[in-house]
Amino acid sequence: MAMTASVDAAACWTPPGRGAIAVIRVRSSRSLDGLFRARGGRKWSELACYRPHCGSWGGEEVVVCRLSDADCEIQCHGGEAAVRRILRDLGGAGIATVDAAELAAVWQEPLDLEVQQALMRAATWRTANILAEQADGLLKTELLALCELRWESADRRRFADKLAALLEWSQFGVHLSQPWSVVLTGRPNVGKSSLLNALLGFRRAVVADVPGTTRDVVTSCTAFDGWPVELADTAGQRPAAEVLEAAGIALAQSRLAAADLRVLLLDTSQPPRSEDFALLAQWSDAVVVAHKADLPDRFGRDLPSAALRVSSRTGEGLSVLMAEMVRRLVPRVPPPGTPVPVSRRQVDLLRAMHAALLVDDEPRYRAAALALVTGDGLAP
Ligand SMILES: Nc1nc2c(ncn2[C@@H]2O[C@H](COP(=O)(O)OP(=O)(O)OP(=O)(O)O)[C@@H](O)[C@H]2O)c(=O)[nH]1
Ligand SMILES: [Mg+2]
Repeated sequence: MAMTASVDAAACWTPPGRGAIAVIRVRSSRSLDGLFRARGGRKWSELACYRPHCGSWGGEEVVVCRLSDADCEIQCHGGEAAVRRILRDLGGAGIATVDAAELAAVWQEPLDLEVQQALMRAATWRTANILAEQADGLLKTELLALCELRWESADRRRFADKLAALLEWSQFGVHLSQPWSVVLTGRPNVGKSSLLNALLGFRRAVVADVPGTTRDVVTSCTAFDGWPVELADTAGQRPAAEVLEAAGIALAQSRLAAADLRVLLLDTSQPPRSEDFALLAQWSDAVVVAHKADLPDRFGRDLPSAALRVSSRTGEGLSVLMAEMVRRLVPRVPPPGTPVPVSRRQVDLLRAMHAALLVDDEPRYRAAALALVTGDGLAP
């Protein structure tokens, strides 16, 4: 549903599920007197803005905070039933239920909305803190400044530097709201599923002493050092015996190609096999794990010197492996106060602006800058 600022609408502002409290955001200039009874008998129009007002919603204790003549928040019990009931009552009063992102789009400028959307998706404190700093005006100020370039002036060199500085954080910025993808690979039975479980700290994937156990891609999200990571366990790589296994192997290959980082396991309790060498050649940039390090080494001198000794059984080497993954995924962290682009849309438009500057194409620069601030291509 496309909404305009005048539409009456309400949305649950807190994430789905049960919590201690839930917050419902309402945009409507109607009085809610018929639904909310403020303690002390004050009328809706008498409730001061930005003050909590306790009262009753059909017998249920709630707190209402008016934000303006047209906006308010209702804080209620966090159970789903309480939220449903309030939204239903609002619906009965002509205030339709919409998606939170849709409601946010009504009063926020596109650049504010975009960073808020990223903040809502942040999975860790660390990423949320960086996004909160961006949402505080840091990013918007920088992006708006880029639109003020005077083409004839010496600004161009400075602006090219500004754009290059922002684009340095492209990958980092996009991953603040979307986990880095790490895919485990290796030939069958080297212990990929066991390592997935050990890294997660719980049993996510089936482990068995039968080569070819894992067929599908098994994923789970976690965080290393505060950085969100989606770990993926995949089918063991070997010349496939049958159709189902071949499908799993093909799926694994495509996930490996798209990953931000690959972890290649070698079972060093066994002599090396041709599949190990093929995988080392194919994924030469992978983090190599000398796995089953609790068992005597039979792999010998073919082991790459950078391989990390890990045992999923005893936990040996797990923290070193995690630190190495973090070092590869996030080699640098922006110092506080650094503007960082927060979406692929922003990165694409900033790249277009940078390219336009370098080839002296003012119309293209202006078009991309305009699209950037007007939110062109921004999902609701
Ligand atoms: N000693 C020892 N055994 C391990 C270790 N990790 C896994 N194993 C054993 O190795 C066998 C295979 O483990 P999986 O984790 O299922 O191996 P996989 O690579 O996922 O196998 P596929 O799914 O068939 O490709 C199981 O018997 C595990 O118990 C380890 O660190 N040390
Ligand atoms: Mg497996």
